[in-house]
Amino acid sequence: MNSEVLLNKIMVYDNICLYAHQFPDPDALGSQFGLKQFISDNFPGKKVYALGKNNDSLNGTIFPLRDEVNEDIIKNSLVIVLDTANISRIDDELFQLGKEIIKIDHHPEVDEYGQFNIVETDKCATSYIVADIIRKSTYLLSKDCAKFLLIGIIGDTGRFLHNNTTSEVFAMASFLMSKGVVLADVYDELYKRTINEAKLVGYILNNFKVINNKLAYYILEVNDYQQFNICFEKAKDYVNTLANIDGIEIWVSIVYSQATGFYHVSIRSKSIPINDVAAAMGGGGHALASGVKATSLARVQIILDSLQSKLE
Ligand SMILES: [Mn+2]
Repeated sequence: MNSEVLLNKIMVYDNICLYAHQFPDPDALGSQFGLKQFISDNFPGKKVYALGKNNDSLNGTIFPLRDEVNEDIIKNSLVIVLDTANISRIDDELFQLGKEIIKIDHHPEVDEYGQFNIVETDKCATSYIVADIIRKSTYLLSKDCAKFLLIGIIGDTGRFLHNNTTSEVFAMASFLMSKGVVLADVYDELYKRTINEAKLVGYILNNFKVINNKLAYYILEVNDYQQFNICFEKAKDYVNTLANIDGIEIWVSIVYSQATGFYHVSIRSKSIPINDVAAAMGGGGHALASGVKATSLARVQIILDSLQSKLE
C-alpha cells in the first residue's frame, strides 16, 4: 500500500525534491541518495534533487554533494522528507513550498507534516523502509542505490550491533549486497578516522565522568574539539565511545556548538527508555537513542539529574 502511493506519486511529478534532517547522518543521507538514485535509474526523464546542507565528512566522500534548486522548482515539485520526525528538524524550511509532501520515517511520530505519511517505527532505519518499498516493486535496484541504502542501515544499527538488528535486517542487508555492494569497501570509507579523530576519542576516554557507576557522560566545549581541528558536526558523533562499559546503563555526550548557541545532548541507553527525558526538554528520538538541545550547562544538569533519577 505504502509503496503503491509513493511510486504513483513519483510517477505523476516531473520534479522531485528530497529533504532530510539537519546535521544529516548516514541514514538521512542513505535514504535520500538511495531514493534519488532509484528515481534517476527508473525514471530518467524526471529531475530529482537531494537538498540540504552538506555534511563535511559524509558528502563528497561516501555520498555525493547535495544539490541546489531555486524556489520555483520546489513549488512545482513533489517533496519527500526522509528520516525526520518533526518539522523544526527538517533541513531546510523551503520544503513547505512543495505541491505535495510525503514523509518517510522510522522515528516515533511527532509532526504529521505530510499529505501522506509512511511512518514505521519498528524499522531499524528509514533506508530500510525505502529499500523495502523498492524490493517489493518490479523496478530496478542498481548497485549504487543498494550501496546508499545499505550505508543507511549500517549507520542506524551501529554496524549491526544495536538491538534493532533483527533477522529481517540481515535479510535486507543480504539482498542489498546481492546487487554487488562490497561491505569491506563501505566500512573502509564509513569508519575511516583521521589521526586527530583518534586523538579526540582519547580525550573523551580520558575525561568522561561517571555518576553512581551507572551513568557516564562527557562535555566537549568548542576548544576541546577544535584543538584537534575537528568541526562540531563531527565532534557530536562520538557518543558511542562510551557504549559497552560494564555497569553503565545510560551514556551521554554533550557538545557545544558556536553556530547554534546550544549544547547538543545525545543520550543512549542499554534498556531503560530515555526519550521521555529528551521530549520533556524539547528534544526527541527513539526509546534508547534520543537527542535534545540545551541553552546552558544548568539545563544540561537538569537533563543529567532526570536521567540519574531513572537509575535509582
Ligand atoms: Mn534514521
